[in-house]
Amino acid sequence: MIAVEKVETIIVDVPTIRPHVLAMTTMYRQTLCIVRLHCCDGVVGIGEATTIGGLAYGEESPEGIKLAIDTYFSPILLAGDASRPAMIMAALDTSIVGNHFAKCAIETALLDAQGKRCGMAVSEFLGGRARDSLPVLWTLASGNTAKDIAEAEAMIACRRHNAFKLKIGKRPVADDVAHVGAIKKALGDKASIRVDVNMAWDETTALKGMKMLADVGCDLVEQPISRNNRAGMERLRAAGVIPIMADEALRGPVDAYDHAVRGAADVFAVKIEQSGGLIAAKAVQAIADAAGVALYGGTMLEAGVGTVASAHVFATFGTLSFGTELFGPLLLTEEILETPLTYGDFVLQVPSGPGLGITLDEDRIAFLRRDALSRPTISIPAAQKG
Ligand code: MUC
Ligand code: MG
Repeated sequence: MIAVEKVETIIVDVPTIRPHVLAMTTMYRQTLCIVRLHCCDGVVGIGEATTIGGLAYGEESPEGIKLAIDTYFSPILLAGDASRPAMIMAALDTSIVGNHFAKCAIETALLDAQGKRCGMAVSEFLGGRARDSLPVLWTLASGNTAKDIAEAEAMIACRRHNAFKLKIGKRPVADDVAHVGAIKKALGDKASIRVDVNMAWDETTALKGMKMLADVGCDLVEQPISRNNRAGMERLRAAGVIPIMADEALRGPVDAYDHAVRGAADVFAVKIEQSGGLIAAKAVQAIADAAGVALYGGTMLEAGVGTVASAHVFATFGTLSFGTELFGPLLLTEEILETPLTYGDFVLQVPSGPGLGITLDEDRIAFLRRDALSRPTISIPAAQKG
């Protein structure tokens, strides 16, 4: 029996390198909830729960996640055996409904600790790796076509990314498609261009928009309509205009199963937090594989800890036809890991040390944590607003 002696949750605010414009919010900073599980054998497991735009994207906010873990998860964790992660997760599932992001952070920390204890990488616990590096795209979301083209050209030139996701859905369809078309025209065959509508369209708009996007050379459309309109996703897929990917609608294996049965998506964006943890994300993968649905490794724009946890999961996928979007740390002005993740030649290298294979930069965390006395106020320059 290895007891968890202390459960630590830390809110950390990190500015983004530029405003990140999505249909439902514009991000000027990212807020992380970092979790540390201190175990009685001296091992400390780390995890991260991060979401986009407070409560704009998901049903859990960083502050709510901290409150849930401190108040409701902690007593269960403190009574559990850290060397039995699955037992602790089952106990949490018995007493706590939902709270997928918080559960993912805890499972990450438990697996990190177990990996450190056994001298084994988290990906090995998950079945072993099919790859050591992951293709990684970049999201162009400055809100300005010329800026996006310049950003993409720079990424291609330094061989960091050659696939790009464009955030659309805020403007009229014709304007969005003109934006996508201009970027595709500028980049040509050097890049794959995909779009994420983040549920902003109704079904009629989506059908029209998808036809227009196909005409300008877009390769994939992500969650064009509400997560609740599964029959609509089914009809849009059946129209066969352009491959369609489910994201917000996939909140774990049950949703994945329903989408697979309905034939409601060509591709699943697998996200460890939305799925409810690393093991649940593996179940989503298994359902996709069984149903012949293609896979893509998604992100909630986590910093280093959540990004690496996702990377360990995606590294175990036998097929990963659409690559990943594990670029979260690159969108932030501050690095929270002692050794930054390695990006280059269009891929992210998956760390191979025990557990997650990463170490937090304690000085940066101490400086950036919201409750630090010396914490600088992160103000949004007026010029960046709106
Ligand atoms: C989303 O909806 O996929 C992922 C990349 C990005 O820029 O935003 C996220 C969220
Ligand atoms: Mg998405």
